[in-house]
Amino acid sequence: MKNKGFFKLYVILTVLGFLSYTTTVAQINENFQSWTSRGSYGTYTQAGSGGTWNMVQCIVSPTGASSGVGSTGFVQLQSANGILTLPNIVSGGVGTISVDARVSGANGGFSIQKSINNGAWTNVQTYTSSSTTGVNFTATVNDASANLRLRINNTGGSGNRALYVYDVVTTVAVVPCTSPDRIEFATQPTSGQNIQQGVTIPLVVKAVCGAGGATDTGLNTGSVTIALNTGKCGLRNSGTSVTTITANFVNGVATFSNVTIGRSTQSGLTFTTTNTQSLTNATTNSFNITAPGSGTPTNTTIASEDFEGGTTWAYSIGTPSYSGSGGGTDATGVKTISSNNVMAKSYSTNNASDEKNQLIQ
Ligand SMILES: [Ca+2]
Repeated sequence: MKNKGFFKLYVILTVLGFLSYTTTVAQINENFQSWTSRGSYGTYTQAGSGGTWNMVQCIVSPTGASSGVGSTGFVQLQSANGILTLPNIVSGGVGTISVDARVSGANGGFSIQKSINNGAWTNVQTYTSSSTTGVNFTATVNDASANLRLRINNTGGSGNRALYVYDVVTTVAVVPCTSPDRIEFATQPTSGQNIQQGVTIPLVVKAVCGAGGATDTGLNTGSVTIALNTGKCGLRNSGTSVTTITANFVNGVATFSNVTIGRSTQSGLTFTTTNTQSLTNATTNSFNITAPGSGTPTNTTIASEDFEGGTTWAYSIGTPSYSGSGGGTDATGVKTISSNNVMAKSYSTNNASDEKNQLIQ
């Protein structure tokens, strides 16, 4: 009885999924709950969100209740001379500063001030308030200067009031960008992320400038091309095997919506950009491709050959050569099937009429 040789093609079924990761710039976000309690007005320093804070004529109550707005824990600034100074912001500047606070009675008042490179303090915004229920005060700073400091200066107002500051949050300055100098990934895998083979990897790049990474929304010329790092394989665009994928800038953003990797397992993959606009390129975080987690492989016999009386393999696709009939020497070669390179091997068992061949992926 003849044993038929056969090839097996494994068709991997994958489940599409979507991942979404967006870069955010962390800045100061302080609720004062982890600060050292200070029961009387004094001059203190305190490690907090963003670095070292400085206080002049302040009381700290980490468990003190807030009022109206804000969270538990506050710094109390003495009337007329209480000052709460935020940490130095080395780069990125400040877009806005949000202060949840209340004054201790009628006709209170305070100011938000800024200093650049330890220069003179200048007013950003001055407030008056008579509300003894907490209020959110948000000032627009919009200053992208390096080494920027902000402080809350309790003038006390005409009512000579203390100020209770419950929470302070700042945002990075957003300065309009009209001449981008670099590419940044707005959406990419997180570092070390495991992504299943065949699952869509959303990638979005933007043309930016400035410390805040503002996007040049007027850029509608040129394109960005992404490629895997050397030695990694399996890049697919809408399921088609490719080596690079290109997307055009639209309002300063290039979007890659149909990226998958069709080979697993692999680790240490990254995407690096090239572009037509002479921008400094970017590389994604490193990620891994894992085996498909669901789906049933389908085995399909695509050809068979019994080798009896034959002198070569009969397949029309790929030609791992095999000479002689029956009991010949094992042979291997590379075949290309549906754009996939696979290793093909024929081998003999103990008798002259028992050859087999198979595909090894
Ligand atoms: Ca608080």
